[in-house]
Amino acid sequence: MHYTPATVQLLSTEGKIVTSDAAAEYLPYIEQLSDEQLRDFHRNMVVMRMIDLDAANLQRQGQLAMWIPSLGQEAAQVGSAFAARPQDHLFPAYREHAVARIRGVDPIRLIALLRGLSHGGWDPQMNGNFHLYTLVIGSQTLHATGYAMGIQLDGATATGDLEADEAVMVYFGDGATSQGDVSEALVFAASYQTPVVFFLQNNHWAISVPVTKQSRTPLYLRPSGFGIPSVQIDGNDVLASYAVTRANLDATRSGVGPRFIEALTYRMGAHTTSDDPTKYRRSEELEFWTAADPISRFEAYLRSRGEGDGFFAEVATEGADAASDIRRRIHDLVTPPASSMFANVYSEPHPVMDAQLAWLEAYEASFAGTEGGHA
Ligand SMILES: Cc1ncc(C[n+]2csc(CCOP(=O)(O)OP(=O)(O)O)c2C)c(N)n1
Ligand SMILES: [Mg+2]
Repeated sequence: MHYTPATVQLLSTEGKIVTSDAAAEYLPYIEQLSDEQLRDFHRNMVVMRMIDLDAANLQRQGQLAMWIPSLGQEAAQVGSAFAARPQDHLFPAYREHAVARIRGVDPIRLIALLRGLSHGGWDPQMNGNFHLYTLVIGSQTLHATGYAMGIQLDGATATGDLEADEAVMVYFGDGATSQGDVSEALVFAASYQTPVVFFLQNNHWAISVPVTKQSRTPLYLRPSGFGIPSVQIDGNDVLASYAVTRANLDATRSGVGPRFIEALTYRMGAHTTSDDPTKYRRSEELEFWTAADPISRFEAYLRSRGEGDGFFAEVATEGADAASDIRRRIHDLVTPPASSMFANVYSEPHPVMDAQLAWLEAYEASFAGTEGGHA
């Protein structure tokens, strides 16, 4: 399922601005961006890609239990993340590493999570309202819709102030659209006209199941059955991702109800480091999407605006430094005591938690003095 005439694209795969009717509505958002903001888009895509590639290597070296590559999805993530305003709440799935970083999550937190050292990851309040990674496919669409209903009840949205009114954005995948949770979230969002943008990254695969099998209709057409306006974008075009998301987040925060964006992109790597995509997909597909790479086309665009070698070399160094910083800091991560898993289950002490903790402590103590024991 490649681009269609309905796909909003602002930057061609060659890195040239598109002047179609569909693009005209969104180009004004791009014209307002400064050179520094455009450089920031590029910097974030490149640096995250370098961290991502290195994290996959760390898994191969036994430093991580698993890594979930975001390779190829940088434009969808970076553009939409910069489109969100500081007061917005973002609910991710588990592949949104670039969004996490832009909202202020230190990538070492992602590394700690996938090394198995964290029971959650980070506190959203302290990390740009970026909520927790969610491995239960599609469930975060319900969390996001419920959160958006709360914002309405609090009167924190639709007051007419774009700088203060809150909105919610939820990220999910093409495979998630087959989960009942996503349909339920769309029903509630439409019924209550919640301020939420559903941001679907259609990366064409749900592990080894192609999107064409999951949906017999393009996914951006599905929300119309729920009464939710939707748009399909070229998700490998960081400018389209930014402009269309900014327009839709600002619409939803103004009180017009939910919106849905389908970003067409491609998972260029494996589903996770436990997967081998050569077993189920053809190399021609990867070739098509390599030609549509989000970073090379944006580099071509920036060069056409006069950006020189110096900037690109500087960004490459920044990416290499960020990756080696992770390599260095991974050794400082501390294994938490097993008892910490009970700490934040309930806000008050709870007898079942106390009993389970006591059982665990007795179990661990039973190894005292034995070979390989903890004592
Ligand atoms: C409820 C549930 N069912 C099944 C799984 C196993 N599972 C993990 S990832 C995945 C595929 C998800 O595909 P998609 O939504 O397209 O996201 P992507 O991994 O492509 O980013 C599945 C089925 C799960 N984690 N949760
Ligand atoms: Mg997918």
